[in-house]
Amino acid sequence: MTAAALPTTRGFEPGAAPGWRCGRFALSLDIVRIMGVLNVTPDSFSDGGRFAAMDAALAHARAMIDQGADIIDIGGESTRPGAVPVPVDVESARVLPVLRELRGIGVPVSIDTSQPALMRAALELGASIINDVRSLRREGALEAVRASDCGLVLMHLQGDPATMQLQPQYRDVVDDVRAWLAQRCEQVCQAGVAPERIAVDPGFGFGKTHRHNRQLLAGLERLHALGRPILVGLSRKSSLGDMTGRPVTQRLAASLAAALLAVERGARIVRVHDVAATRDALAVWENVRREGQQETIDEETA
Ligand code: HH2
Repeated sequence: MTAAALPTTRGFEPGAAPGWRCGRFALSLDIVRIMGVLNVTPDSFSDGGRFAAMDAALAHARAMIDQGADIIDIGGESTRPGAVPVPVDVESARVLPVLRELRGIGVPVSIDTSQPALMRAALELGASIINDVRSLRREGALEAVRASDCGLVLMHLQGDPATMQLQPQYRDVVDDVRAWLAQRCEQVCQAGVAPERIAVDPGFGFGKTHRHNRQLLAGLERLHALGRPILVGLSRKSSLGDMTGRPVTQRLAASLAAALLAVERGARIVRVHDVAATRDALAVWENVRREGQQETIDEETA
């Protein structure tokens, strides 16, 4: 499955959106899915420390589900530019107790990690998705997930979180990201992972300048050639601050605009901090889109 050999699609075809196998959940993607972010880290860029205590984390997860989250994504290590890596036992001690409480909550629980040992422990506890910003490239990561049927997020990242913003370079950022993801999907599938378990993510803010992020969002439709659901994480990111002049605490409007731009270009899963507002924005988008489709059907049958 090289980039050149991939089937091409003509724009966004919601009816053709594939589903996403996530362990015991089969997520249909005929509606856009919201992945609510639950950062249990003391140093996350957007909500650092707020949900590190167990009670606060559980309450926030339940609130996000009430507000319409389809997935809860638990992260125990900040991946913001320049973040200091944490040892796996520290990351596990943050994530696993929360997962233990949330595993029966009725929606898939995703674990945002690159650590194979944590992947294994989380899958044993009932996690349904492994969201790895390093695309299972750490030694042992592929083996940790291969035998399960959990969902997988493969994300593009140039470099490593510690250094990724120093000098990101691309020939054409959309083409380069697409080719990289195509190759990674192929490698992961060749290792024995079923394609229907994979969602792809262009990795906004991960080894990209603000301009690269804008170009990537503008050209997101071109990632449809990968043939896998597209997940995006744009919520509160610094490129939105660059465009609006707003600090991280005041990027809700920008995050909603960015989510809709991504969805308009075919993203089917949005990773967000502000679930209720995103659900409302998507409801407007979805209702208007359906009305547009109905008009086309009415015209064709008239
Ligand atoms: N972004 C962040 C973390 N995990 N996973 C995916 N698949 N896509 C993303 O864009 C993505 C991600 C960074 O955002 P956040 O979790 O809010 O911050 P931090 O890493 O500082 O906790």
